[in-house]
Amino acid sequence: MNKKVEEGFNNQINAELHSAYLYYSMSAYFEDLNLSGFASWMRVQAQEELFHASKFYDFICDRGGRVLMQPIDAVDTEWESPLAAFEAAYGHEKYISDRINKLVKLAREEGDVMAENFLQWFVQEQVEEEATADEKVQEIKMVGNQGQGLFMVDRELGQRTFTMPADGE
Ligand code: OFO
Repeated sequence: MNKKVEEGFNNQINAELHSAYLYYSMSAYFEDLNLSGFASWMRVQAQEELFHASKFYDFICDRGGRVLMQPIDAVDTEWESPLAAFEAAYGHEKYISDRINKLVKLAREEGDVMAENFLQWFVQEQVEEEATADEKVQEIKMVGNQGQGLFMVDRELGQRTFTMPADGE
Protein backbone atom coordinates (compact mmCIF):
# COMPACT_ATOMS: atom_id res chain seq x y z
CA MET A 1 0.00 0.00 0.00
CA ASN A 2 1.18 3.55 -0.71
CA LYS A 3 3.15 4.60 2.38
CA LYS A 4 1.92 8.20 2.57
CA VAL A 5 -1.69 7.09 2.26
CA GLU A 6 -1.08 4.34 4.83
CA GLU A 7 0.27 6.92 7.29
CA GLY A 8 -2.68 9.23 6.62
CA PHE A 9 -5.14 6.38 7.16
CA ASN A 10 -3.42 5.35 10.40
CA ASN A 11 -3.70 8.94 11.60
CA GLN A 12 -7.38 8.86 10.65
CA ILE A 13 -7.95 5.70 12.74
CA ASN A 14 -6.61 7.76 15.63
CA ALA A 15 -8.88 10.72 14.76
CA GLU A 16 -11.96 8.46 14.59
CA LEU A 17 -11.13 6.84 17.94
CA HIS A 18 -10.57 10.32 19.35
CA SER A 19 -14.03 11.26 18.04
CA ALA A 20 -15.50 8.24 19.85
CA TYR A 21 -13.67 9.26 23.01
CA LEU A 22 -15.08 12.80 22.71
CA TYR A 23 -18.65 11.58 22.24
CA TYR A 24 -18.38 9.15 25.15
CA SER A 25 -17.23 12.11 27.22
CA MET A 26 -20.24 14.14 26.09
CA SER A 27 -22.47 11.15 26.88
CA ALA A 28 -21.07 11.04 30.42
CA TYR A 29 -21.66 14.79 30.77
CA PHE A 30 -25.33 14.34 29.77
CA GLU A 31 -25.72 11.34 32.12
CA ASP A 32 -24.57 13.62 34.91
CA LEU A 33 -27.28 16.15 33.95
CA ASN A 34 -29.90 13.36 33.97
CA LEU A 35 -30.53 13.95 30.27
CA SER A 36 -30.61 10.27 29.39
CA GLY A 37 -31.83 10.82 25.81
CA PHE A 38 -28.95 13.18 25.05
CA ALA A 39 -26.56 10.71 26.70
CA SER A 40 -27.90 7.83 24.65
CA TRP A 41 -27.65 9.84 21.41
CA MET A 42 -24.00 10.62 22.12
CA ARG A 43 -23.28 6.99 22.92
CA VAL A 44 -24.72 5.95 19.55
CA GLN A 45 -22.55 8.64 17.96
CA ALA A 46 -19.50 7.15 19.70
CA GLN A 47 -20.40 3.71 18.33
CA GLU A 48 -20.57 5.18 14.83
CA GLU A 49 -17.08 6.58 15.29
CA LEU A 50 -15.76 3.17 16.36
CA PHE A 51 -17.28 1.81 13.16
CA HIS A 52 -15.54 4.55 11.14
CA ALA A 53 -12.20 3.62 12.75
CA SER A 54 -12.75 -0.05 11.94
CA LYS A 55 -13.43 0.76 8.28
CA PHE A 56 -10.00 2.43 7.97
CA TYR A 57 -8.46 -0.43 9.97
CA ASP A 58 -9.91 -3.05 7.60
CA PHE A 59 -8.88 -1.13 4.49
CA ILE A 60 -5.24 -0.91 5.64
CA CYS A 61 -5.22 -4.66 6.41
CA ASP A 62 -6.90 -5.55 3.11
CA ARG A 63 -4.30 -3.54 1.18
CA GLY A 64 -1.39 -5.28 2.94
CA GLY A 65 -0.51 -2.26 5.10
CA ARG A 66 0.25 -2.18 8.81
CA VAL A 67 -2.15 -0.72 11.35
CA LEU A 68 -0.35 1.25 14.06
CA MET A 69 -2.36 2.34 17.07
CA GLN A 70 -1.36 5.70 18.53
CA PRO A 71 -2.07 7.52 21.80
CA ILE A 72 -5.46 9.22 21.95
CA ASP A 73 -5.49 12.88 23.00
CA ALA A 74 -7.48 13.89 26.07
CA VAL A 75 -10.96 15.35 25.49
CA ASP A 76 -13.06 17.93 27.33
CA THR A 77 -15.25 16.59 30.12
CA GLU A 78 -17.47 19.62 30.81
CA TRP A 79 -19.47 22.02 28.68
CA GLU A 80 -21.34 25.18 29.63
CA SER A 81 -24.69 23.81 28.52
CA PRO A 82 -26.28 21.11 26.33
CA LEU A 83 -26.20 23.64 23.50
CA ALA A 84 -22.47 24.25 24.00
CA ALA A 85 -21.81 20.49 23.85
CA PHE A 86 -23.73 20.13 20.58
CA GLU A 87 -22.03 23.19 19.12
CA ALA A 88 -18.70 21.55 20.01
CA ALA A 89 -19.88 18.33 18.31
CA TYR A 90 -20.81 20.28 15.17
CA GLY A 91 -17.44 22.03 15.17
CA HIS A 92 -15.71 18.69 15.59
CA GLU A 93 -17.55 17.20 12.61
CA LYS A 94 -16.46 20.13 10.43
CA TYR A 95 -12.87 19.44 11.52
CA ILE A 96 -13.27 15.75 10.58
CA SER A 97 -14.71 16.70 7.18
CA ASP A 98 -11.64 18.82 6.56
CA ARG A 99 -9.41 15.85 7.42
CA ILE A 100 -11.33 13.58 5.04
CA ASN A 101 -11.05 16.17 2.25
CA LYS A 102 -7.28 16.31 2.79
CA LEU A 103 -7.07 12.52 2.63
CA VAL A 104 -8.94 12.54 -0.69
CA LYS A 105 -6.45 15.11 -1.99
CA LEU A 106 -3.53 12.99 -0.79
CA ALA A 107 -4.88 9.79 -2.35
CA ARG A 108 -5.40 11.67 -5.62
CA GLU A 109 -1.89 13.14 -5.59
CA GLU A 110 -0.44 9.69 -4.89
CA GLY A 111 -2.51 8.10 -7.64
CA ASP A 112 -4.07 5.67 -5.15
CA VAL A 113 -7.39 5.10 -6.90
CA MET A 114 -8.59 2.41 -4.48
CA ALA A 115 -8.01 4.66 -1.47
CA GLU A 116 -9.72 7.56 -3.22
CA ASN A 117 -12.69 5.37 -4.05
CA PHE A 118 -12.83 4.04 -0.48
CA LEU A 119 -12.89 7.61 0.86
CA GLN A 120 -16.03 8.49 -1.09
CA TRP A 121 -18.13 6.72 1.56
CA PHE A 122 -16.65 9.08 4.16
CA VAL A 123 -17.20 12.16 2.00
CA GLN A 124 -20.92 11.32 1.90
CA GLU A 125 -20.98 10.33 5.56
CA GLN A 126 -19.53 13.70 6.58
CA VAL A 127 -22.31 15.54 4.75
CA GLU A 128 -24.75 13.65 6.99
CA GLU A 129 -22.67 13.99 10.15
CA GLU A 130 -22.46 17.77 9.80
CA ALA A 131 -26.13 18.13 8.88
CA THR A 132 -27.30 16.01 11.82
CA ALA A 133 -25.16 17.85 14.38
CA ASP A 134 -26.25 21.24 13.03
CA GLU A 135 -29.91 20.15 13.10
CA LYS A 136 -29.60 19.27 16.80
CA VAL A 137 -27.91 22.63 17.52
CA GLN A 138 -30.85 24.41 15.87
CA GLU A 139 -33.43 22.30 17.76
CA ILE A 140 -31.83 23.07 21.14
CA LYS A 141 -31.61 26.76 20.25
CA MET A 142 -35.28 26.75 19.37
CA VAL A 143 -36.37 25.33 22.73
CA GLY A 144 -34.03 27.64 24.62
CA ASN A 145 -31.59 25.21 26.23
CA GLN A 146 -33.79 24.38 29.25
CA GLY A 147 -37.15 23.39 30.73
CA GLN A 148 -39.98 21.50 29.07
CA GLY A 149 -38.60 22.05 25.57
CA LEU A 150 -35.29 20.46 26.46
CA PHE A 151 -37.14 17.53 28.00
CA MET A 152 -38.96 17.02 24.67
CA VAL A 153 -35.67 17.11 22.74
CA ASP A 154 -34.25 14.62 25.26
CA ARG A 155 -37.12 12.23 24.55
CA GLU A 156 -36.57 12.56 20.80
CA LEU A 157 -32.80 12.06 20.98
CA GLY A 158 -33.33 8.94 23.07
CA GLN A 159 -35.01 7.26 20.06
CA ARG A 160 -31.76 7.01 18.12
CA THR A 161 -30.26 3.54 17.77
CA PHE A 162 -27.05 2.31 16.20
CA THR A 163 -27.50 0.29 13.05
CA MET A 164 -24.53 -1.14 11.22
CA PRO A 165 -24.57 0.23 7.63
CA ALA A 166 -25.35 -2.37 4.97
CA ASP A 167 -21.77 -2.32 3.63
CA GLY A 168 -20.41 -2.70 7.15
CA GLU A 169 -18.76 -6.06 6.68
FE1 OFO B 1 -18.23 11.83 13.14
O1 OFO B 1 -17.52 11.09 11.61
FE2 OFO B 1 -16.15 9.93 12.00
O2 OFO B 1 -15.15 11.09 12.98
